[in-house]
Amino acid sequence: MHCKLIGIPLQDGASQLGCEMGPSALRVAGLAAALADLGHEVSDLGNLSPPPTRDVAHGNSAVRNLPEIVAWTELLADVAYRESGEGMPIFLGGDHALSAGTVAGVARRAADKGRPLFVLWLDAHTDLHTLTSTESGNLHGVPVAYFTGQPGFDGTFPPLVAPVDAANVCMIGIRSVDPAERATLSKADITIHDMRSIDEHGVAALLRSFLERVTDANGLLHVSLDVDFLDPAVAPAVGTTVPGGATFREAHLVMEMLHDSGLVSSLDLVELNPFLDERGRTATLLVDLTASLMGRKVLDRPTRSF
Ligand code: HAR
Ligand code: MN
Ligand code: MN
Repeated sequence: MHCKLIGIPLQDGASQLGCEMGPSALRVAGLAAALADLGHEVSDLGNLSPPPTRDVAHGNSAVRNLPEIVAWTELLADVAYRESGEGMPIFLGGDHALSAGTVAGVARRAADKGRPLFVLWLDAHTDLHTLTSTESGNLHGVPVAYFTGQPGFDGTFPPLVAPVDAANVCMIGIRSVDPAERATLSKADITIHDMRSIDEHGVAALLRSFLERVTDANGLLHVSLDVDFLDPAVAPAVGTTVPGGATFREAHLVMEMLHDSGLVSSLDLVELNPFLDERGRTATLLVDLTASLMGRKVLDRPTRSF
């Protein structure tokens, strides 16, 4: 596989500063070498430069840094479309607002190929606010609403070439949902597995049924991994910690099953805030999880083991 590392030093969507340093921390933690050790060709495309902004406004005065996020979304949709033509883009965040652009771009690519795009959203949060419903105004809380084509983004965010069908989105790890997001969830057809669901059924059963759907539909799969999917005890370097997250082994199992599925075509690594890390342990964990996704394993298994 040709892995393309694309650094996105974005922090304007988050409340706390520091995600801008995420791409550097992932490089320092050895992401390129870990992938090369697995036999992959690795190209580090460097960091994207913050794009120029223009005046964009919205009636909700709580919304923060809208011109910046709109400009990044336009840029990232183009970059993600271009780089998903060949190889596997790995987007190094940066806060989760970047997924508005990366998912929009890979969805356009999937549409070109005549294949449906599926999205696996690994997160404590649903990130399903609209510009109207967000109370914090932090735009890392809106990307799923945008790329699934929920109303309220017209005139600010770029028009979607190919909205992602909400029925093709699966969220795992959820444990913080705002009332307005709950209302959208009750209407949209998103598959959502909260932490209780993981406790009751185990993450493998939940993921397996989603991967079977992707396989049956001949879909492409974009994985968006928010650091706060993980329990803060194992992954402290995130601004929005929520207790009771995925364990080290649950997260690795997800990655190992994703590898065995052979379905993943693009990946976001988001919300890493190196300023909040402890001797690089969260950055190192993200590198190890990415290595599991790309084929690192303890022992070989019979092929179809997801
Ligand atoms: N729902 C909350 C808000 O909109 C928290 C969103 C936090 N999002 C992330 N990414 N950290 O998942 O403010
Ligand atoms: Mn998120
Ligand atoms: Mn989150």
